[in-house]
Amino acid sequence: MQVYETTGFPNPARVRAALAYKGVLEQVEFTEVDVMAKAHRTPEFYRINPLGTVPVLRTSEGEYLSESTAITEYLDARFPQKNLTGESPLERGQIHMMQRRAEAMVMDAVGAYFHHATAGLGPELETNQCQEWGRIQEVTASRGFAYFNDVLAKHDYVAADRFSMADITLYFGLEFADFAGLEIPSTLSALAAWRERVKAILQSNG
Ligand SMILES: N[C@@H](CCC(=O)N[C@@H](CS)C(=O)NCC(=O)O)C(=O)O
Repeated sequence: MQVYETTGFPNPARVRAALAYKGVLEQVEFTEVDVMAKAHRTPEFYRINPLGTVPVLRTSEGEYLSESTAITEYLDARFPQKNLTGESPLERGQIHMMQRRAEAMVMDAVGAYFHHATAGLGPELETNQCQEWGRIQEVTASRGFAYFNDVLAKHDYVAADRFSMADITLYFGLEFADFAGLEIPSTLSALAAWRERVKAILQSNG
């Protein structure tokens, strides 16, 4: 099994965290994709992921999977220990619902802010910027921080009252927000406490 990733980028970090949590990191060969050198915008890379994004997983049978959620689903089915995507029908629904909220309201919103309203990855890569869209998504992200603070004031984890893929998505979305310079208000204390809990889980499985 091979994973194409770019060190330090938030979506590849989601897949690494899932692999580490399941204790199968050593079964994977990691291939670094130099995004800053546009290695993800070559005909070869577009053949394995037409969207030109990392992460991408290549199965031992030679099939390519992209999208962190799809990759996590595959890993959960392949390595059932320490389930991340839900076991009962209800859990599966809840985890997918909340992970999509974490993507739309935090990870993707922060990404749009970073790529459109800041210098992002620099002029060589950010060739289609729309400042207004970035600013709109900055507001979405701020609302997302507050929404998840409310959720985590009532629950220990983002979905189904246990650690899951939804926690991983939100955690790296918030790391991305820090990197992008988006302020997460210190008044959001439930969010901050949950972040420490998830950090400890990820560190103990790293
Ligand atoms: N929805 C995708 C998002 C993947 C994504 O946007 N990856 C970023 C790195 S974190 C990327 O490849 N960016 C390349 C670029 O911005 O040109 C997923 O869940 O994996």
